[in-house]
Amino acid sequence: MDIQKKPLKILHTSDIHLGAYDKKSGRFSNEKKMLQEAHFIKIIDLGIEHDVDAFLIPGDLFDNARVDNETLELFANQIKRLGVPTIVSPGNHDHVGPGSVYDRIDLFAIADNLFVMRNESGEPIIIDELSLKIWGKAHTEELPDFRPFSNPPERAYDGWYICMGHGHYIHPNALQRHSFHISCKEILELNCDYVALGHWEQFTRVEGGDKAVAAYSGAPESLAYESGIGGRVLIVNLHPQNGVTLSAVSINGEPVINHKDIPYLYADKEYEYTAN
Ligand SMILES: [Mn+2]
Repeated sequence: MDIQKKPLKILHTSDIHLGAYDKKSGRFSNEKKMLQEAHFIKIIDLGIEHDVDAFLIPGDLFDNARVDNETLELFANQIKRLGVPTIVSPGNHDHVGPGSVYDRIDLFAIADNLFVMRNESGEPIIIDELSLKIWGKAHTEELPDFRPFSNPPERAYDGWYICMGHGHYIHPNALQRHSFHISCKEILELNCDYVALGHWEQFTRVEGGDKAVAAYSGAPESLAYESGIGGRVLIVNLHPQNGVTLSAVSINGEPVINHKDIPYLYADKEYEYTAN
């Protein structure tokens, strides 16, 4: 089948930690809760304003499995309002194991454009009308050895191919005791066009070989927002001729940071040969 790539715009954010200040969190703060929800609504506003074709959330969308039902409903209603395919690859805070936050209420009855990955070995999603295939794994519990991009499938798709993962990219100064390792070699082996990363609060591009652009969106909010290293989402532009370019868009009206000005991390080359 002949699949034509067309220009797409994708909204990428992660580590939102919705519900972090809900009643059962132990950090209850009505003021912070209201601010966090306002920021999430702002993200959806940005998605609508930029007329995005899809929304990707690679993990830690929710802070924990005890968030208020109202928080879950707010999320689903905002996804419905955005109205484009929205894909979540759950992280360590919002994994899909027993008692998962995603099983609390029927989010999908509210937002039928929402898809949550469930498979720890990975699963593909194909959105025919966008000529877009997305692949990623779900965290199913807090397993330090979990590797978001180990044993990837063949690309086997002529349209756009995006991979999603929630983990820790290994750069020269990385602490390797951290969990959920992601290496440059693994990104290269995905053979995809864009790698949407989550787990870090700092937005940054990372080295992934010459095939793919790979980036953490950083956290749009919360502690990252307060410390000044977050507060942005990524708009990913996929263009058949021009390739993949990013814009880091502020949720607070600060100037857009263009692709070349987004921080870039090189890989730890040694790691490729010493770790399994
Ligand atoms: Mn995380």
